[in-house]
Amino acid sequence: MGGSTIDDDWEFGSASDGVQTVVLFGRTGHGKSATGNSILGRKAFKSVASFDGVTNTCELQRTVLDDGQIINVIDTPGLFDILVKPEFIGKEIVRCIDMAKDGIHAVLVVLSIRTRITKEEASAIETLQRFFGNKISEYMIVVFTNGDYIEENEETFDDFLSRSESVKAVLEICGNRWVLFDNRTKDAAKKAEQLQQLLSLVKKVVMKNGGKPYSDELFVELKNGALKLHDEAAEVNSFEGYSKEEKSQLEVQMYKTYEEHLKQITEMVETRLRETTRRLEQQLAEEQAARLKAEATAQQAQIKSNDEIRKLREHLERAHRETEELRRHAKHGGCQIL
Ligand SMILES: Nc1nc2c(ncn2[C@@H]2O[C@H](COP(=O)(O)OP(=O)(O)OP(=O)(O)O)[C@@H](O)[C@H]2O)c(=O)[nH]1
Ligand SMILES: [Mg+2]
Repeated sequence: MGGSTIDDDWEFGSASDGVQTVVLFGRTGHGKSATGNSILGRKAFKSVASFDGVTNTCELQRTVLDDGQIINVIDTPGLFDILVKPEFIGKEIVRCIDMAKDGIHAVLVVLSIRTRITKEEASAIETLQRFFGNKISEYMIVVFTNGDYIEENEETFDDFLSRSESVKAVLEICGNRWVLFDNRTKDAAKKAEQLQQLLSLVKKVVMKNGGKPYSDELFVELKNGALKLHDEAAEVNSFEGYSKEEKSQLEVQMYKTYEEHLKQITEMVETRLRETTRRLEQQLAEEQAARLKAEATAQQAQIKSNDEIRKLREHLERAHRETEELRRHAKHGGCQIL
C-alpha cells in the first residue's frame, strides 16, 4: 500500500483523544473535496469540474475549530463508482482506515442536487453500509451540495426530495440526518451558518454514539500492526552494541513484516468487498425476479379480467338480442312487451 507506513505525526494513546475524524464519501464529482475545503476553511483538497475522477487517493487534512475541537477530514476518491476496480477500492479502504486509526466519528455522504440521484448512488451507499455493517448508518450524515442550484431555480428542497425515490432511500439509511451546502458561496454569514449546521449534526452523531467512533476488526488489526512497528522501531533504536548497518537491516526486515501485514489486511478487505458485492447483486437479482413475477401475475390477472369482461359483454349482447327477438315476436303475435 503506497505510502502507508507509520507517520511521524501519528499521535498514540491519549494524545489523539478528543480529535474527531470525519470521512467524505460519495460518487465522483458530487463535491466531496469542495465540502472538505468548506469544513477546513481553506482550499486544501483539489476540487475542479471534470468528467474523470479528480481525487485519486485518500487524503487527510486537519482543522482546529473556534472552540478548540480538532477535526481530521479525510477526502476519498469516488469509491464504489461503477467502473472502479475492486483492488483499487480495497487499497483505498485500507488507506482510509489506516488514516482514521482510532475510528470514524462521522461519515459525510456527499450528494449533489445538481446531479440526478439514481439507483447507482443509492447502491453505493448501501454497499458501504453492507461492507461495514448496519452500525455504520448511525454515523452517516448526508451533505447535499450545490445548494445554490435551489436558489437559482427557485425550487424548494422538498421539490427536489419529492422527485427521487433513491434520495429518500439514502436518507432513510442515514437516519434522515442531512444538511444543505453551497460550496461556492462568498457570503461569510452563509458559510458560517451551513458549517455550524453540519458541525452540530456531527456533534449529535458523536453524542448519540456515546463518543465512540466507528471501528471494527479491520481498524483494530491495522492499528495493532502499526503500534507493533512503532514499538519495534523504538526498540531497535535503543539497541546498544549494534552497528548502523545492523540497525538499518533490522528496520528493513520490520517494514517488510509490516507491509506483509498490510497486504493480508488488504486481501481481507477485498474478500469482504467481493462478498458484499455478490450478496448485493444476488439480492438485486432476487428483487428483480420477484418484480417480474409480480408483473406477470398482474398481467395474467388483467388478461383474466379482460376475458371475463368480454364474456360478460357477449352475455349482455346475447340477452339484448334475445329481448329484441322476443319483442319482434310479440309485435307480430299481437302481445305487448314493455
Ligand atoms: N455551484 C456549485 N458547485 C459545486 C458545489 N460543490 C462542488 N461544486 C463543484 O463541483 C465540481 C466537483 O467537485 P469536487 O469537489 O471536485 O467533487 P468530488 O466529489 O471531490 O469529485 P472526485 O474527486 O472526482 O471524486 C467542482 O467544479 C466544484 O467546484 C456547490 O455547492 N455549488
Ligand atoms: Mg475530490
